[in-house]
Amino acid sequence: MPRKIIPFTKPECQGIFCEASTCVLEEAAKDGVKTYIQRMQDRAIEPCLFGQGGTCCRNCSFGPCMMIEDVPESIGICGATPATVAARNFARMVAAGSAAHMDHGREAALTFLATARGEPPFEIKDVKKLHFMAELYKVKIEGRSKEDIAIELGEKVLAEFGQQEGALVMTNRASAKRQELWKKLGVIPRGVDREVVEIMHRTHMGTDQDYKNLIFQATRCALADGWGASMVATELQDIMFGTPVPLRAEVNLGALKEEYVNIVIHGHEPQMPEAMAIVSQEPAIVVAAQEVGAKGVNLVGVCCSGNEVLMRHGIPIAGSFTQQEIVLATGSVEAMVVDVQCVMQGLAEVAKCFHTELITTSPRAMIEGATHIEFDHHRALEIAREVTLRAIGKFKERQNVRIPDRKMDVVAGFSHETINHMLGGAFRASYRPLNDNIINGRIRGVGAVVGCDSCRAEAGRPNTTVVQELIANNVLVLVTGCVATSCGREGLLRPEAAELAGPGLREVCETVGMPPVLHMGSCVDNSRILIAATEIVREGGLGDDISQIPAAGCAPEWMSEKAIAIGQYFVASGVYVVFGRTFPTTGSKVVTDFLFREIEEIYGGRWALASDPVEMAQLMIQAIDKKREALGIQEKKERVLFDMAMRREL
Ligand code: NFS
Ligand code: SF4
Repeated sequence: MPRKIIPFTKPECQGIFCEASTCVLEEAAKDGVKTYIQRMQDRAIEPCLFGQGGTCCRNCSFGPCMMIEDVPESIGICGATPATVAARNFARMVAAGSAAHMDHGREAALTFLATARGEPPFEIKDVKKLHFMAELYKVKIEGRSKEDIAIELGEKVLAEFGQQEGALVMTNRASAKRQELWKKLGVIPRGVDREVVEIMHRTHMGTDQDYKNLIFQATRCALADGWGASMVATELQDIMFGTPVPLRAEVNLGALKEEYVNIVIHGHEPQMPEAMAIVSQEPAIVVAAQEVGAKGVNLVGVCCSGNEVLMRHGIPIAGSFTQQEIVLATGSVEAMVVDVQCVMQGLAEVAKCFHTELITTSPRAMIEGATHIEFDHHRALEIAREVTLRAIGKFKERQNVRIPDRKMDVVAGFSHETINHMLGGAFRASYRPLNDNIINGRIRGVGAVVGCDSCRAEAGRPNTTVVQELIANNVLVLVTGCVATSCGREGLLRPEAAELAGPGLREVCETVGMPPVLHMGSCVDNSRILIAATEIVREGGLGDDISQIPAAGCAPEWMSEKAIAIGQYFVASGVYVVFGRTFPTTGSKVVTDFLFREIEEIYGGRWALASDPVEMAQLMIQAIDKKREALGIQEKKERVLFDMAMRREL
């Protein structure tokens, strides 16, 4: 499968990697559609250097104070140094990013509790996981109904959001060595919300001035995200909506259907999308769609809402973050239903060019020009029906429709449980074969490539270039979020993509029948990667902590504050993390040195920055090789063809 380089025919389409997107934009420009491409051209300015490097402070009215490190008088009116300011700004990014995941986790817990109390429409689907979680939270299982167990579990999980002292239960899932280290450092999060509040307090004018102490609190907060709220969100959602198993689906704009009422779900929380998935199949809804001349309702996803229902139901993804406006520019969308996070305000303007209704559903995220129909998990189906019927009512107003004939098959649904079964077999679920293949060198290591796709890159290309470089070098890749969608578009989530892998990885993929790039879900599902890494440790033979296993992380096209929170919890979990293009502390060499070097002595993981995607992948590979060397497994064993005994073992 050769890599496609897409020629850009029109200047306004430069910056778009995806051919389908380019086609739509070229046409839509005639209708006066403006997307981020035009907005970037109109503004035609580079990001502010002080802001970009993290040395602009506007935490009080004496400022904004912009400063340059190494220039002696370049400090704030209050005396704040560039290092303090960069660390404060970094910590605030972690707080905002974590808060997004935490509020998501809180909603998951509230819905879970309502479900446990018997409120429709969701149910306790994964009882095995319910019991696993109950044990973690010390909820008695014997002789109790699943509802009873779920109520107590839900209450205990919710209480952790307001907890003041102690430790978040999920941190107990880390390896013993990691927990010990966190305890020694005092960095184990005490409560979910408390850690965010404390960052906002510490970064208030005249409070914490010590950059290392600020980064310490940012770390504690990030851990409350990754090993707290995000992990809770993933697990509770799995219990209610089902733990993903591998399934086939489609990705890209071609997932929109001309003869159907197209409804796009966009944002992050899976409750509304789940309800929409149920409703869109109801006979009465199908009849209503037929009455307006459509064949039915076609539900598609964008961003992580899309990833949630792709993972669990195989609902196709029409676009990643950078494609959200382009999805509307196809003119084929009756309604786009959004909740929270990564929703561009520009959508309202694009929707206006068409018959599309933009519908906001969360009281925490409203957009001028959109219709607000508030989601309430107590009336989930009722609201989903209302929204769906509104969309159906719009179908007849459609005019210019341009759905590109481009979509790609993907295999998604790789929860860490799936990886366990897939590699170990149905009867002997285990990470052993994965560990053995890492030890014998067929698989060089594991690379987690996660995060957004970027307006300031050829959206999607850096993501897929990093991934292709990794698999070509025998690194098994785990993806989530919009990176997963980028990879899906390029065909990298199909078993056939094994052709692009190095010989060792290819052999393993072909034996198991899996793609070399495993889609593990939405961005809160990065917690699945933490658990997968911990399972590799537990399986044995690759050290006794995440920091020892041959693994590395990367967010080539990161843009959101959530990405910074995720990066920091990976670093604090012992992972080497490469970010692309820019990093928010570069204005302070002191803070950047700390995060890029010194922090490794504390946590075993650290940050790195590169702008070239091949370099990003090479940095990850170097880090992986260093770990292999330390483990004494760097000698790549001679490649043997699989005999029957080995196939059976796999
Ligand atoms: Ni993650 Fe998902 Fe996409 Fe980035 Fe936004 S949708 S939570 S932040 S842009 S991956
Ligand atoms: Fe300037 Fe200090 Fe106020 Fe920040 S807190 S704006 S550095 S005076």
